Amino acid sequence: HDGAVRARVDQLWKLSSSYLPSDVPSIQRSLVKHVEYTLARRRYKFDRNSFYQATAHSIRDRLIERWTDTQQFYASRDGKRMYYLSLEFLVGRSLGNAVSNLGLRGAYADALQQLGYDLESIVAQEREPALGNGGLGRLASCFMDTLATLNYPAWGYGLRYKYGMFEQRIVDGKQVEFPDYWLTHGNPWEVERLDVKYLVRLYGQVNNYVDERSGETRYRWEGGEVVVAVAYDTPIPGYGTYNTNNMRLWSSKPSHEFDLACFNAGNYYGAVEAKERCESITSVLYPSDDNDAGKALRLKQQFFFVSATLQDVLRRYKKRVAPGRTLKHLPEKVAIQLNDTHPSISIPELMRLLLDDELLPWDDAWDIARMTFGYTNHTILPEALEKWPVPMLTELLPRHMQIIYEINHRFLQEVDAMWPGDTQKLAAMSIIEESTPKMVRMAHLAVVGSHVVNGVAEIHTALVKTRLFPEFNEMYPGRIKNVTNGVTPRRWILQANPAMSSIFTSILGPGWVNDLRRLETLKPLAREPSLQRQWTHAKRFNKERLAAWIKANMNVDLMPNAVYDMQVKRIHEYKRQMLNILGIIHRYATIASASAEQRKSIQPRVCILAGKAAPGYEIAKKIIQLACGVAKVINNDVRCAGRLQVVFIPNFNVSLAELIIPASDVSQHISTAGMEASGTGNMKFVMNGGLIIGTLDGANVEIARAVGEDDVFVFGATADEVAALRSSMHKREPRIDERLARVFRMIRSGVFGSADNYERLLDGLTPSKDFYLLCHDFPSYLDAMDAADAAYRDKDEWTAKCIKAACSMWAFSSDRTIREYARDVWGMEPQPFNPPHHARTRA
Ligand code: 4GP
Repeated sequence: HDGAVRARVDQLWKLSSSYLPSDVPSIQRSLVKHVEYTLARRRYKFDRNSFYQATAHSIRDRLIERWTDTQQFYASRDGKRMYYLSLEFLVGRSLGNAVSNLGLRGAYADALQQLGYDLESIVAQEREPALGNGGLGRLASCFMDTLATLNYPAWGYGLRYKYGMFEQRIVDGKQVEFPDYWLTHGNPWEVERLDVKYLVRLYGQVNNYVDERSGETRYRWEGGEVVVAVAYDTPIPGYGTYNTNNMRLWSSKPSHEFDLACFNAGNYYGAVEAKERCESITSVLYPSDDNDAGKALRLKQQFFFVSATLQDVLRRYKKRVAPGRTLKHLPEKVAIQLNDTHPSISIPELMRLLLDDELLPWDDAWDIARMTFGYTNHTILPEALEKWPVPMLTELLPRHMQIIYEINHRFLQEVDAMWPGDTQKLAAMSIIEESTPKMVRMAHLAVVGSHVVNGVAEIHTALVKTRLFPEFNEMYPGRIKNVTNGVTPRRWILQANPAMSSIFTSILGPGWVNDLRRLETLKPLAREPSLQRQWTHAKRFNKERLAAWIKANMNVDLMPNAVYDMQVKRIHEYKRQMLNILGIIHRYATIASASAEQRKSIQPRVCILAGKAAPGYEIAKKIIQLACGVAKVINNDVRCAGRLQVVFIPNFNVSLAELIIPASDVSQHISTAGMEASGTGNMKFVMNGGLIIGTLDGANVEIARAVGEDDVFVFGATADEVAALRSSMHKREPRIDERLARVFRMIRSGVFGSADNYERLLDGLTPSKDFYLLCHDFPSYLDAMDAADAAYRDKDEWTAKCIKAACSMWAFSSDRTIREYARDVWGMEPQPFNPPHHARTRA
């Protein structure tokens, strides 16, 4: 632009009072303006949903200012940036998070109140985008919050699925899946970028030619189908900082290039059909949290995502010209983190771009790629490790298949040099599995093509080193590192638990939210009566809040004075919801067979379960069915009145988690040891003043160390014992604990619904077949439950334990996690943006 135009724009901007003011009257003006102009509604008549939309737009305006400033600032600073590539972002609701991160909660609450609305009910209008399955996707969103809060120049990249995670309803005591079309009422948080788009090729063929300059053979991927990726940006505000990052999600659209060809051939219907096919690439999130083996559309999604993202990243990198800078310097300016293997086709795609488009020599391209990528492993479960059939990959991505073969060829030469003649090693480590059909092992590709591979909790990383990738660990010492997961205290304490947060703030001031270590200073006060009183009030408030929701939505009256015991997470055999249910049935049997007098001494308990089962995972669905069957019987048995209640809350999601977690006294994290990589729910529960019953698995191990072994109810076989027990399982005597045998008899007698329903569940539960070790761990599980009951009886001591535990959790803030990634994986520094004047003076 010439200088005159720039000057005029500056002048106009200043005339329009530059930044948007955020005092109460200005906010109100912006709300009314959005009702009138953005929503095109009558000025004086607005319903709650229009008001939600108007509030969201008003906040979005303020986010956009910060966001454009921040992005310009990052560009001018030219520091290293990190891109977090994730097929899932489980963001949860945005409004509450945004007002609180912007420091405008009070102003918006007042502004709305004077207009007849209360902020909390407006917040509750928001339909949460559920673009993720569980832990992995939620972790990505916690990371986004922390990256912005700590001023790291980082972007998230993902897919904008039209249908997010399915809606779970319980019909006749069974899970039924309904589509979740979350965009029905629009999405005020996103900015559609029709100008930011890239072409993505699929199928086609590879042609070669001789490069005249070098005389080398070069390759070109041509033909096939071309799809367009369009960007949708969502500003991600940090808490207590002006920095605002970006989450860019891609949506697939048909390309002109493509339909012209069809139309010219006179094939109108064919062209329309092909258009639909293009759009289907980003239509649905695969609702399975292990692996959708062999789904061609899933592979298309992954490649579509990766291709658009890498084009965007390279374009941004190249836009910045600096003397002497070439693509070789990419790893100095760009770090790309692969959230599991889902985006690992990035490795051959970056190689293709560098080799075929940029004409770099192989070795240079390989060094660049390897130094740019980091790979996070989230599971060692074999069924969850992605593999793609070679024929499928060859058809969809012919050039990538060639590149993968070449990577593998060179890699196997290294292996052979290290272990000459060891064919077993070659077969075990090869990126190609010699099965029929041959398969590409994406995890091996990710390990070979990244400079750091990380596990997500200490025990998990140890197992990644020793069991999952032992040969790789030997070959590349130091490449596998641990970075224990964490969760953002902004959403999981401040937002989810205002009652407890206000206690912290009243004693410590607001700074604890960004520095969880400060909570440690409350630990010596854990037995002080006044703190205990406030704490007990807060817990009671949270229980009542949950009970009110359950009453309104499920018409169940929860007992107020019971232990609230929760297990909320995806339903999986390894997570052992079944063990919980068996324990509940045992408790039921004990109550039912006790005299009225004996019953009085049994600790009242409310058992809450929630979680979705993958639609094709029959056993998991049966577990839900059993939970619902058990709940129905127990809740209607007068002998249990005042002693035991069981609730399965349908459609577990982020918003429900925010309601459920703060109400817990105890929560269960009881996976078979060695199987849960980390878990992040465990962290959230303890941060909210609940104690955990758990196995020595995942992050439980580190939580127990942080809060003290006495304040975690640990039970069960350890990971090492599990391995030994499994190998001797077939020799085990079929004798089982008498209490468990009684539980099995009850299920088989049809008390909880026809026994046929549950035969498959019980079938796997004999000591000689007990892969998840339910029979083995059952007695020690009951001991742990008894220990928790006994501890709960001493109320003051219990409260002290909870306070101490909650105040010992600083290491499980994602702030600690991200600082470690920045230091050990990305080599990236924070870039705090000095806010403009108006932001600095605001309270
Ligand atoms: C999960 C792991 O199962 C869980 O232990 C971990 O805390 C979480 O990732 C974040 O690291 N994995 C998934 C998945 O959600 O889809 O594989």
